Amino acid sequence: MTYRIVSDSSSNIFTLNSEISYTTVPLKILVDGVEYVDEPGLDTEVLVAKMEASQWGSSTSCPSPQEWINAFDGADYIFGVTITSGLSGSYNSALTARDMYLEAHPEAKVYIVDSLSTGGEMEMIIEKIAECMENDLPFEEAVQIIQEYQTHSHLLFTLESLNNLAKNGRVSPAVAKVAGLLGIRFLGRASEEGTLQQAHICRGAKKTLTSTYSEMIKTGYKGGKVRIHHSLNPAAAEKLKNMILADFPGADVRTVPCTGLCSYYAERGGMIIGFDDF
Ligand code: X90
Repeated sequence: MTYRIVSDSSSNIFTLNSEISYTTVPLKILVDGVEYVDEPGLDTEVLVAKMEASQWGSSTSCPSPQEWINAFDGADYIFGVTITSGLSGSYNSALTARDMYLEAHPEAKVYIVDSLSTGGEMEMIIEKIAECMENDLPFEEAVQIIQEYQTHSHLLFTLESLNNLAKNGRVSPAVAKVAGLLGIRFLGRASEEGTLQQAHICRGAKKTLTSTYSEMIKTGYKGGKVRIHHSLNPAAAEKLKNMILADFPGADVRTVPCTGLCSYYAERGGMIIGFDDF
């Protein structure tokens, strides 16, 4: 069996700390007619600055089925992981790719995970898949473990602006407007359907961090794994990490910079936090 994990680039993870073969397929960001491909080497500071100064508008697009197929090539025990199907076509694209790949390689096994999420929670799902593969688990057992794991993984996010989400029709303009007021931050969660759900409106950076942490606890966090993905905001990510470690010194907490797609939508300062409830 040749194992492979393929994720779309909204996981913000280009390399995996594992022997398992891992690759990403890029989402793309179009700003003022220039395409930015979300792959290693993309400078997110430049991307975010271009987007903030944009005059003619911007948009994003998901990977094509062919890009997924190219990433599957050569493997026969494959897990694909996508950003939530509630906000992107990436999942459907990956399903089409799976069907085409299985037609050409009937002996292969391919499972596409709709993360119903993105960023930090996707990283956790990928890590769990790698664990299953490292332990040589039978394909069907691994599928079950991942489905079960998804009931214990969660996503919270804090945003200073929802402009790009609103402009691209991923959140209602009314919600974006409230969150856009000066000094107001939006604390949300991934809903069961994989869409944006408002948890709180917070005033100021400090309040946002304490509300995020108490929302994590309310959701069931007990000192397990946390993956804090941030958009050009290492300071806030580090503060949240230290708040968690103060209460749970043994917790597995890591901060990770967003790559292109998540930087574009989370905008400057945003955080996309995955955590479990074990
Ligand atoms: O297909 C495409 O063009 C990509 C569209 C992606 C749209 C939303 C990305 C959101 C990224 C913002 C906060 C996290 C929300 C997660 C809710 C499930 C980051």
